[in-house]
Amino acid sequence: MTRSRSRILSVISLQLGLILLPGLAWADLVGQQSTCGTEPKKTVVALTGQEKVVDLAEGVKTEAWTFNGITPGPTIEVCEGDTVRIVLKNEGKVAHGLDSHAFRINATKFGPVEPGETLVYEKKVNAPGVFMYHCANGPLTDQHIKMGMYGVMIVYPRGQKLRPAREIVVSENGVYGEPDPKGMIAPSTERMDENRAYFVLYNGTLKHEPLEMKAGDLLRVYFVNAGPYTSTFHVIGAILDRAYEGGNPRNLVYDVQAYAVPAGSGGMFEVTMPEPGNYLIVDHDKLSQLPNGLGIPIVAR
Ligand SMILES: [Cu+2]
Repeated sequence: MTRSRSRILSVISLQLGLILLPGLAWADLVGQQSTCGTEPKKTVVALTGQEKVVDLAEGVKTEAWTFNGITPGPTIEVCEGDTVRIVLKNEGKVAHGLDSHAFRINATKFGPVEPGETLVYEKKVNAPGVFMYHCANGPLTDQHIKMGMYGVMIVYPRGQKLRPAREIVVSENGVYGEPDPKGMIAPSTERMDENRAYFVLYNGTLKHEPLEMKAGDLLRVYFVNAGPYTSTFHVIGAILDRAYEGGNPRNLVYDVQAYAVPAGSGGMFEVTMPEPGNYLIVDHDKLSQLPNGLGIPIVAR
């Protein structure tokens, strides 16, 4: 992992600070309490659309389309009842837009906008959960998501305090092309159209440093599956104490071995490290992708 955990990208807020973090599993989140504060607020989320080459680690790079130059895009944290203003500046060469599943809104507001232009809309978010956001290009939206334009938007519940836990963000997506001898991937639209990912990985990287915890500690994972397949969230060596469908605290099941998250959806999972040892977050449907970054090791001391 070469990207700095301290790379905080953009901070714009009308009141309390909203901090946008890259999609690193162990990046520090602002968290529920600081994000929610004492009352609903108005928050501005500033994003840019950029086409660029991104580093997948392990010597592999790919052409990508991104939010703020990274894929997945920055994690957005807001609170139930907040009014969220989206400001997307298209710094790319093709039209981009922004569709967040956290909104109940006239879908034409998602764009797209032409290069050089800025898309602006706002709406109150009234359902807590862990939501996918992604580019909204119109007819080529599928391709834009598969080129890397997606991210995680957490809408924390207001009035229902989450248990103290170590918190991480994990998202899953596909990469649609094979590396050439120099490690460069030129994405294949044919593969995209056929839903035939070459790599399926977590957090846009082929390599994960272990997450260090203590035995008995609680881990909360904010999870989004950007596709193209259903993800079977599982932690090897542990049982999910609680799984929340869509990441909404009202949708709770206890003590499950795995939880399915379809493409375009999310979840919130809580798991206690049972004893000192090694554990591994995996997609149990695609264990063949473990060497390709579809596994996050956990070491409990
Ligand atoms: Cu786009």
